[in-house]
Amino acid sequence: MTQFVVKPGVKNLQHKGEKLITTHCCYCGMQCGMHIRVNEKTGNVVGVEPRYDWPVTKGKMCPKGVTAYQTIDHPERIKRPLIKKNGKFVESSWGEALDLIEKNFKRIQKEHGKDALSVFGGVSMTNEKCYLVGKYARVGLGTRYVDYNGRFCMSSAAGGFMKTLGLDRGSTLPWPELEHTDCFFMAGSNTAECHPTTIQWLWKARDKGAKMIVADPRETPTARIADVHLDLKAGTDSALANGMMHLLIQGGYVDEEYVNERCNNFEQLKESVKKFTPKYTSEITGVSVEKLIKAAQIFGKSPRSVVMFARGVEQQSKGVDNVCLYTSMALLRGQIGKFASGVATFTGQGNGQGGREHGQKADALPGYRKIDNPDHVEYVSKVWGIDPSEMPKAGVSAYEMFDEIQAGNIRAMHVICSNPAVSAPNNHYIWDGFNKLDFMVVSDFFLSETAEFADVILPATTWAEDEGTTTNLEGRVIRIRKVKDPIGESKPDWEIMNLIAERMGKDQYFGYENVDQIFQEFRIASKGGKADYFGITYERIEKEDGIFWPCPSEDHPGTPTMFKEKFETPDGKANLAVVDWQEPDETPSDDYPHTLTTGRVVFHYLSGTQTRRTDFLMEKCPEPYVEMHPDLASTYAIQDGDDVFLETKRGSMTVKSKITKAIRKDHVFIPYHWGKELSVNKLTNPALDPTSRMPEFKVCAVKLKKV
Ligand SMILES: Nc1nc2c(c(=O)[nH]1)N[C@H]1C(S)=C(S)[C@@H](COP(=O)(O)OP(=O)(O)OC[C@H]3O[C@@H](n4cnc5c(=O)[nH]c(N)nc54)[C@H](O)[C@@H]3O)O[C@H]1N2
Ligand SMILES: Nc1nc2c(c(=O)[nH]1)N[C@H]1C(S)=C(S)[C@@H](COP(=O)(O)OP(=O)(O)OC[C@H]3O[C@@H](n4cnc5c(=O)[nH]c(N)nc54)[C@H](O)[C@@H]3O)O[C@H]1N2
Ligand code: SF4
Ligand SMILES: [Mo]
Repeated sequence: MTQFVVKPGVKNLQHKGEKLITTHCCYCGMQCGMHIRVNEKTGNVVGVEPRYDWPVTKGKMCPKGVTAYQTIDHPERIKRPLIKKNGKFVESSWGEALDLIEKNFKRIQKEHGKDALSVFGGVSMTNEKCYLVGKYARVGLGTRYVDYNGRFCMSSAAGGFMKTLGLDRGSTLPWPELEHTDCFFMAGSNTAECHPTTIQWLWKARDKGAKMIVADPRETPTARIADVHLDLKAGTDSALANGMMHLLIQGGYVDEEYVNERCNNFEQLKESVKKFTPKYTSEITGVSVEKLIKAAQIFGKSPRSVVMFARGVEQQSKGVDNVCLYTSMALLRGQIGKFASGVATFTGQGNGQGGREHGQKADALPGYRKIDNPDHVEYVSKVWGIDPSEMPKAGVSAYEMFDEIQAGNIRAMHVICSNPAVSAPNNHYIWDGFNKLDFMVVSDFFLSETAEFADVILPATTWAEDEGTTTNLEGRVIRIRKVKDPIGESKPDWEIMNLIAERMGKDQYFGYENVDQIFQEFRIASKGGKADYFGITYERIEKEDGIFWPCPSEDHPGTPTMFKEKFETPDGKANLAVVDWQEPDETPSDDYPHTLTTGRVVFHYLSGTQTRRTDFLMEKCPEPYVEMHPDLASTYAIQDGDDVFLETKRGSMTVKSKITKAIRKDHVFIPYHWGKELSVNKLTNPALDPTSRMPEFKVCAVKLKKV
């Protein structure tokens, strides 16, 4: 275990009788630096201290981060395997649980073929574990069906960056440079609540005169500090971005030299944005002409700008189009590949970046390799020691796995580190799918809503009970350190996958004894790929405050700024987006007259499994609510705090109203961190983006009434 050494000039945070273990927060992609306080005598976790010398977050943390340690020894931790008997979970030994899994997995594959098994992964795990999920599914179980919760999160950003820039690294610049940026164009990101420790950089920049433009249907805490708030209708981002580019071209704000040298499609783009006059753009988006012009002028005149976006623009059935268009705004201004400027998506989960690069995706292999590319398959097969012919073909995306369950093709599922019973769209379909499975295994440390459907629950460890690396939202690979031994009989996910693979007769390909062995294999598996981690070692991470991938060799410094000279497309040029605006899949109608959008609050994390078990956070925000404008509320005679019944084509729920002027009059918003009757995903639309297969969490048509 690494103990914290107080660096010169850094506050001494050491408490008497305790040791401090240096690590990062388990929740969002900021991966704030922290030290966990451990009682030296008992080995118990007793608290947390911020890490002031971590260059990305500088000692800042949010309410989730300062309470995250309370989940480690939480009384509701699952400490032994649980087997469902007569509808009730009873504790079992590992041997009994593994016997049951082996028997059922083998039986199901014998009766229905290899692909009858499936794996649903997640990216709150380290790179080592995420890498292993892909290998576990394809080699350990021999199935094509593996996908993960990042499909609901980062897939549209990844798809859009691949199309425009040829490579998906969430941020093209390191975070501390944001201090020197002149303009932030932020679309569909509630940074202040979802990546709170970024705000310090924006404030520092604003102290120097930087401007902020925020595009969001709600006046979020982020929009409130903006110079221009573009209060667009949900699902109209591609019109907004096209409209902005129209104005950039018209105003003479295009960096022509950069565009001519480094971008394709400029002539076609000029044609396609022609019709997006301020008037036309305003008609579609609902944003006033004045605001559009003001935003374009501020953005166009700023020497250094960063276009930033998040799930607001990505979780749409046209999410990839939106990403391509917003990225093109940065390209027109010649910003990508330079100091304190560029484009960035706010990666969501703790390891949302690393977890999407190394083969948990239905069509991907480690190092951002593709499963439909024979050379890639050959390389990875060699690393894994299998024959390329044994590599399963591409599977289907996370939501589409539930179509395969309905079709009788998928018969069993192992869910590792995700809670789709709450977080997947169109909940009723997901619950029905889980009920249809012959056999279901869940690895979790809490009894999540998904785990309740399982036949076997395997007790996993929290992030603090294991070693490894994650990749933060900048693309910086960092160290997660073991704070204490696993509670009860819980085991790290890699060990659990190991054990099951052994039972399936694949021990020769697994048999890892520690995390480092997996890391060493994973470095080689990523070598030569687009996301190349080969040059990264634990020692280097330690010494260099993390290392930015790509880092192809141990003497390579890593890549804080991307695309300095060329893009990663075949011809080295970025592809400007030539795409029209298209309506969302569902628009308001007489029957469902309003738009429902969903998202987050600062006090809860994702499906809420962890934060709903944290007293302080539950005191702050005990239940979901529906945000609505006073004008909308008054048409239904709804007062603040009244129960409101909401219904879409897929489901309904009742929640309390929260009346606020900080939302468009024609929209309502519900946070999604609660399960069962309080889950807004009973209502959401599973319409998928054609490229990324990302569901449209952010837009659907809803009706409502006072209860
Ligand atoms: N507190 C907290 N922080 C988190 C998380 C959490 O659960 N809680 N989760 C982490 C994860 S995994 C993720 S992915 C990120 C998500 O981070 P964000 O994407 O910032 O969070 P969201 O609340 O999902 O959505 C952001 C905003 O998009 C707006 N929006 C809705 N529809 C549209 C639209 O059509 N266009 C535009 N332009 N905006 C729209 C919403 O009003 C909302 O304010 O946060 C990470 N950080
Ligand atoms: N309506 C609506 N729905 C959404 C979104 C939205 O904006 N609106 N956002 C989507 C987004 S961006 C995301 S990222 C998804 C996330 O949705 P989920 O994948 O459901 O995310 P979590 O709630 O983090 O679920 C992780 C589960 O794994 C457990 N866990 C945590 N760490 C570990 C670990 O290391 N190992 C194991 N085995 N288990 C672990 C936790 O206890 C929890 O039960 O939700 C999506 N759903
Ligand atoms: S901002 Fe994100 S990483 Fe930092 S403390 Fe909050 S949840 Fe944790
Ligand atoms: Mo996410």
